[in-house]
Amino acid sequence: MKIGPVEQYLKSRIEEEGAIHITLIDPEDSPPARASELAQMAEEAGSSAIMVGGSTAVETSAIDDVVKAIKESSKLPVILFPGNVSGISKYADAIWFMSLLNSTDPYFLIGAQALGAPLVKKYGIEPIPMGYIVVGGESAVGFIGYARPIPENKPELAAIYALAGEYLGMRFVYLEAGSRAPNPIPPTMVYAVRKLCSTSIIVGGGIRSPDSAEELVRAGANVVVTGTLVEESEDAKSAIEAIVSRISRGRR
Ligand code: 1GP
Repeated sequence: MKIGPVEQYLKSRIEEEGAIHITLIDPEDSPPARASELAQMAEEAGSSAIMVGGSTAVETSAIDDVVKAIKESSKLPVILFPGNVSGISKYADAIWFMSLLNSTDPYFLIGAQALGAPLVKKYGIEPIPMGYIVVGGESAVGFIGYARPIPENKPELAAIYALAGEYLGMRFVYLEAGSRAPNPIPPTMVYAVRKLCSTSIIVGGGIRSPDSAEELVRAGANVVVTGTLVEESEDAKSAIEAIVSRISRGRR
């Protein structure tokens, strides 16, 4: 499958900067006006893109409104991060076309994707193939997605799932600790994936401190995603700025 403009943009920013930051906005937590504010702040603070989605259901019209509001306040590409088929908005630029690689339910491996694919085509949204791997036992996404989560102390298991994703043609792998996870993905796990695979590595879930962002980038992460951090910070702009500047330190 051909690489589209949003993926090309992500790849070149990763190439130039070593690692980038993406802000995740969950329409369940942020109504359109707030989402628009957050996206503007994220852009000013140095985020490279905005992801929109979450693992619990929100009707598509609510996602449409959030995406439209973001597009009005920011020039950053909007990439959907769907928890289900209802997460597809025609107003977005791209979609993580993702499979939950360690799900035990074929629906989350290929069923939802088959239902969503014709809509992605009809709306002309750019699909970016991504393997999604849930780590650690207690996340909402792991529960909803019938995952058999990778134990945090088994980095080699994350690495072989990621390698399988790469061989299936996925150009990104996302190591997910779960939104509001008490601890981010262990850097040793990122390192194990980095050693075995050449895909771009996305990490997310529970990243609150600039220290953890830097550590994850040093271990080999190319994209650091934060959601809760901006939703809960009083000064979201400074919070992102701090993370972005430490990501650039980590890549040196
Ligand atoms: C969740 O990885 C994302 O899918 C972001 O998690 O909300 O903990 O930043 P946080």
